[in-house]
Amino acid sequence: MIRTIGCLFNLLHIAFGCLIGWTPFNTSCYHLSGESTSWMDAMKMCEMRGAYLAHVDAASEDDFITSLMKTNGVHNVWLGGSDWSVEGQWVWEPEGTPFQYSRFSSGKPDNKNGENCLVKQAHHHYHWNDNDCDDHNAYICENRNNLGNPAVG
Ligand SMILES: [Ca+2]
Ligand SMILES: [Ca+2]
Ligand SMILES: [Ca+2]
Repeated sequence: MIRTIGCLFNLLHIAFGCLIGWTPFNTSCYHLSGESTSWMDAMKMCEMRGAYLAHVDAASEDDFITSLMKTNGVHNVWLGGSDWSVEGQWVWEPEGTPFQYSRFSSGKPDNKNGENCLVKQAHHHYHWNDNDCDDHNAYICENRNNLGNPAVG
């Protein structure tokens, strides 16, 4: 029985190309943290997992992350965006890729007391806000889906 379940996990792993604990969506795998930390430490934690703080490039991807937050009862999640380098110019870190898509809450970003880090918040209907980078929030890592390369991990 245990062997059967083990095989089943392997099949699931191969089928979706994501490691156990990661959720597939389109061409990526996602891991929602169980802990809260600063934006910079969140970025490091994702890098340690061979991933990056999620880059949200479409409404469908944003909706997927919303559902993951609801399922896990998480209200605030760091995303990989910042306007750290040039105030008001939002990019995905660490590459510095300009936003192709955004879903800021109305009146946001407001750069209140110099906020530079991107957070997705339940109390803004899961839309985006800029936060103090030193605030502690949960975070979501994104990685390329290893479809076709099940040997990884
Ligand atoms: Ca993405
Ligand atoms: Ca800012
Ligand atoms: Ca703000």
